[in-house]
Amino acid sequence: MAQAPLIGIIMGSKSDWETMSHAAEVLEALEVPHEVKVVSAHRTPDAMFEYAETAEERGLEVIIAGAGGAAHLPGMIAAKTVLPVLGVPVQSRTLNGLDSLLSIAQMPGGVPVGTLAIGKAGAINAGLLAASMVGQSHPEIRERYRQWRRSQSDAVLAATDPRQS
Ligand code: RP5
Repeated sequence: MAQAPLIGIIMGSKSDWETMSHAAEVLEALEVPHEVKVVSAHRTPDAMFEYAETAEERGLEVIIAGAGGAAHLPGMIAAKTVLPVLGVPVQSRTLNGLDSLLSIAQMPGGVPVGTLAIGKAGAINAGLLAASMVGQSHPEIRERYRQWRRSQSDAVLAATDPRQS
């Protein structure tokens, strides 16, 4: 996107992209300028700190961070910025994402991470919530988000008989 990004989507590994791409799809549909990057809490800790420390001055307003397993990325990013951080627990292979969920949700008081559901639903909702947040100061984004929600309701109301496709 040509405009400077308002939302940063980061993830602990390339393997998280399958999940986190759903957050990016939502932001694309709502035409919200965003950036996407792999930043690992464990494998590239210095890059992670640099990302968090420079996010605000680069114009980001919300950070969406997805990670799986010992999912420290959202919490460590939140430790280094006052921007709102939304955490998406990626569904891990061994423990189905319960490890990711607890790692992200159980932050100590004082360093908040807004934790979403495990996997695709969490990534979609992180995108929508981030759009809603930046919509506070970008009315055109708020209106597109309002329209997205309306279209979703209309689609359900237009096909209430589950036997029909
Ligand atoms: C975490 O470890 C990542 O967020 C990913 O979900 C998990 C596994 O990473 P890979 O071994 O697939 O790179 O840091």
